[in-house]
Order: sequence, then structure tokens, then C-alpha cells
Amino acid sequence: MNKVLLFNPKSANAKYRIPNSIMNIAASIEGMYEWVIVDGNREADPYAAMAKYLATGDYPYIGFTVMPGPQLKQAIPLAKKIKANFPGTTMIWGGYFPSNHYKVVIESDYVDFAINGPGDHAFPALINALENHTPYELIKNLVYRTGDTIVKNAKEDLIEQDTLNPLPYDKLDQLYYMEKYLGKTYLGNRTIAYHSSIGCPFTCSFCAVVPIYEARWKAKSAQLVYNDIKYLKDKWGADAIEFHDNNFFVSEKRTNEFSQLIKKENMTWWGEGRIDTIDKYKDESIALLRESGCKMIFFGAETGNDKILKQMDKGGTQSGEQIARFAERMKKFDIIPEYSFVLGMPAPTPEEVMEQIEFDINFIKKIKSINPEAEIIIYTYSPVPSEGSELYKQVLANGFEFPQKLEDWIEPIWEKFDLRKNPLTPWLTPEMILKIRNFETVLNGYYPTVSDIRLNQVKRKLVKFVSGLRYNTGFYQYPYEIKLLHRLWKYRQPEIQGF
Ligand code: B12
Ligand code: SF4
Repeated sequence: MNKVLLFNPKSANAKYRIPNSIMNIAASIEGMYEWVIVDGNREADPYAAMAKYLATGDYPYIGFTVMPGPQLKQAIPLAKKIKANFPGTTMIWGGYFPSNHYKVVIESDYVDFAINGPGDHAFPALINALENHTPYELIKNLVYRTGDTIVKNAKEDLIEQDTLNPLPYDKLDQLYYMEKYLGKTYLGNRTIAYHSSIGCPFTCSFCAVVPIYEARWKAKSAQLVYNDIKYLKDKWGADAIEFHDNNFFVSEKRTNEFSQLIKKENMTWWGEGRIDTIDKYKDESIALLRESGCKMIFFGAETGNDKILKQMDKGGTQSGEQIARFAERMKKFDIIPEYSFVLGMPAPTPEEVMEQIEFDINFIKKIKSINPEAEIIIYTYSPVPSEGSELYKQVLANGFEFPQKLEDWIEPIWEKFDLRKNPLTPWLTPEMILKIRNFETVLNGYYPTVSDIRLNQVKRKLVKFVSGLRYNTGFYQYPYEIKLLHRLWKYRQPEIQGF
């Protein structure tokens, strides 16, 4: 029977994580088709690894998981090369990039199908259809081309997550040794990457999750999550967990159940949530979170400016006042709030854009004065194609355009866009970008992230000392001395390298 080759392009230089996206796809065909994973993170020459399988003639189907940025950078040339050298191969892309940019992906002449959103049902359905020469035109979440037309099929309802096949950890272990996926992090010596829910119930207009999940969220039960984690702990000695869910904490009930279960395992954990959601949690629930090992939570604070929170369609009840008050509340429970900010939103005049940036720089300093332990992540607003949203309309009206050809995405300027450092939005002048980046450098100097475990106390003190005058006087220009120290010590930026 025909087999399936699955590829996880390189996404990190070190501290590899369990490749959950491609593992979910492997699980979706487990017991139906034989499969192998090639992990670009773990191969010196991933093309050679794939070519070895393809040359056998047993693997007519190849699935790539692709997120923007470095994964895309490896995915494009390798997909092209595979199509050129093995033209009979059917190439299927899934993940955040092809879901949000399906048109440019399908218009390339080397990707045959894209899956828009979850592939757990769509992928096996497509392989079955191709194997049996039956129609694939009705498969939900599928995008394909007929002649010059790109067809985007209807979205599937979100799948009950407890009904999915378990992830094939043992098989991954045979291919690449699981131990190597359980890295040393700020949380522990063997850290699991786990995804316990999909989607998000909110519709923030800057967020890539929204066009795919359309305000829907489905979670695995606390018991199932616990069982998986216990398995990874017992079999491979895992001692910490990073939850990669977009919004782990949607249900206080599920969080409490999970906290109760994991408490006895003496593990440390981290997840992503919303300030206004957790601010509604009872004190007992937050205390239980900490007791169960939750050490730090990532929150999309975005901005302290209520007008912009509205423009971002942040939803819920989040406000600048609440963001500040909540930083204080977390202190009481000894949980580090990791606040992410999105600077550089459009405004009618350049002066207003600059004012907004300056407002948030001061707001971030206010948060730090309330809770110096709070971690700060600064992104620059990079548009996502959320068709129909007011913000996206504004972005297009301002003259912003995505690349028209798939290859253009690997141009260095678009790579920077993906990393949300220099987003190419017409309203942001180089001066504004520099202001944001310089402030970020000084902030990271004065308050180095706790997640950089190689930065010892001496280095921390030194860089804090060097940055002190700048931080306290607001003179952020030309922070070359801090940059030099960061480069020398390979300072870690969690927003790029993982949290
Ligand atoms: C883990 C992670 C990383 C890891 C790498 C993971 C890895 N594979 O090694 C690290 C930390 C390195 C990383 C980095 C970046 N990431 Co990242 N990352 C994630 C995260 C948190 C989880 C991904 C995951 O495992 N999901 C679990 C699986 C089960 O879900 P899934 O990927 O959606 O897969 C389903 C479908 O998409 C589909 N599918 C996926 N792959 C395939 C393949 C095939 C063949 C098929 C058919 C279907 C299919 O089916 C799956 C099952 O239903 C997501 C957010 C999220 N919660 O998903 C962001 C996310 C994907 N990252 C994102 C970004 C932008 C980045 C960066 C490029 C930039 C940044 N500053 O964050 C950096 C790049 C730096 C780098 N070095 O690569 C964005 C993408 C936004 C966008 N515009 O599309 C996301 C969505 C975060 C966000 N909310 O903004 N990331
Ligand atoms: S709450 Fe977070 S994950 Fe959900 S839509 Fe907003 S930014 Fe995206």
C-alpha cells in the first residue's frame, strides 16, 4: 500500500520541541497508512532524508506543515526541489501559513493541495480519495485548483478533541529519540510541548488564529491531557510543560480540574491566556494554579490604550486599567505575567502613530514599576488577512499588499515581517520602528528575561547597570553597548525562540 511522507521544516536552531502539528497529521492516518516524519530540526540535510524515502517509489504523498518565517524559508525551496525531482509526488501543505495564504500557495506550481485549518479529518479523507480515485471536491477545509479557479471548500465544525487518535510518541521516538524533544528550559530540564485545545473564542483583528478558527474553541478534557502528560513523564522523565494552546484558560472549570490532577506530579508549567478571562477566576482557582506548578502565564496585553484595544477588536472586557491592576494581582499569587504588546497600529496621521507608540512605551514602564517581575514581549503589528475586519480594510486602504508569489515570501524583508520586527506597513516610518526596537533593547537590558537560563547573575547585573541610565532617563537612541552585550551572550528573545 502507498505510504505517506510528512515533513516538519526547521523552526528552531536549538531546544527542539515535540513537533505537534505534524504529529497530529501522523495521528490522523495512524492505522490507515504507513507514514514517516522527516524533521527539519533534526536533519543536517532534510532534502536527502526525504529523497531517500521518495526514491523507493513507495511515498506518492507528501505533507508539509508550514508556519510563516523560518519554516516557510525551508519549505519553499525544498517543495520546489521535490516537485522537480519527483514530479509524481502529490504535495499537500497545512498549518498556519497555507491556511491564511492559501491563494499564493495553490497558485505556485509545486503545491497541489492546501488544508485550511484542522487537518485531522481532511488529510485522511484526501489521501483516501486520491488512493481510491473518488471525488475530493466535498472534503471540508480543502483548497485546490481546477483550471484557473481556486476552490476553497466549506469549513468543518471543530472536532471533539477527545475523539482524535493519540499522538504517536513511541513512533517518533523510533525515528528521532523523544529525549531530544524534551529540552531544558526556564521551566525544567525536560520540557514537554503540548497542545490541549484548538482555536480561540475571540476575534482580535491582528491575530492569525481568527481567520482560521472564526471565534471557535474546542479543548481536550483535563483528564485526557493529564493522561498524556503522565505518559510522557513516566516514559521519558518529563518534568515541565509548555502549553502551546492559543488560549489555554478559556474554561475555569477545566483549568481547575487539570490543576488538581497535575498537582501531585510536581511539574512546572506555562500557558497562554487572556487577562480579562483569568481576572474573572476566583482567588482559590489562581492559588490552585500556582500550587499545581503554573509558574508563568503569557497574556496578550497588546496596549494600554483603550481606543486601540477597540480598534484591535480585543473583545471581552480588557482595558488599560485592568491590565495594570492585574499585573498587581498576579504578584500576590507569585505567578509571572508575561505581557505581550503589539505596537505600531495604524492611525490617521504619522504624529498620532508616534504618540501611540510613546504612550505604550510609558505604559510598559508603568507595568514594570507595578510588577518588576512581569515579562514584556514587544511585537510590531503585522497584518493578517482577516477578510471583512475593519482593521484589515484600513490596512489595505493604507496601501499594504501581501506578496503575490510564494517565492517572494522568502525575501529577507518578508522574513522580517513574519518575525514581527519590521512589518513593512506603510504608516510606520523607519524612525518609528527604530524607536520601538531601541526601547526594546534598553528594556531587555534593564530587565533581562527570566527565560534566558544561560544568563547568570553577574551578567544580569552588569547589563542592568549598563542600561540603567538610559531606562531611567528615557534616552533610548543608539543602544550599541547593550546590543553588543546581547550579541556576545546570545541573548534569548522568547518571542522568536520560544518561551
Ligand atoms: C509551537 C509554535 C512555535 C515554535 C515552533 C514549533 C515547531 N513546530 O517546532 C516556535 C517557538 C519555534 C515558533 C516560532 C515562531 N512562530 Co510559532 N507557533 C507555535 C504555536 C504556539 C503552536 C504550533 C502547534 O504546535 N500547534 C499545534 C497543532 C496541533 O496545531 P496546528 O499547527 O494548527 O495544526 C493543525 C492545522 O493547522 C493542520 N495542519 C498543520 N500542519 C499540517 C500539515 C498537513 C500536511 C496538513 C494536512 C494539515 C496540517 O492540522 C493540524 C491538526 O488539526 C502556534 C500557535 C498555536 N497555538 O497553534 C504558533 C504560531 C503558528 N507561530 C506563529 C509565528 C508568527 C511564529 C514566528 C514566525 C514569529 C513569532 N515571532 O512568533 C516564530 C518564528 C521563529 C522560528 N524560529 O520559527 C504564528 C503564526 C501566525 C501567522 N501569521 O500565521 C502562530 C499562529 C502564533 C500566533 N498566534 O500568532 N512557533
Ligand atoms: S485572545 Fe489571543 S488567540 Fe484569541 S483571538 Fe485574541 S489574540 Fe488571538
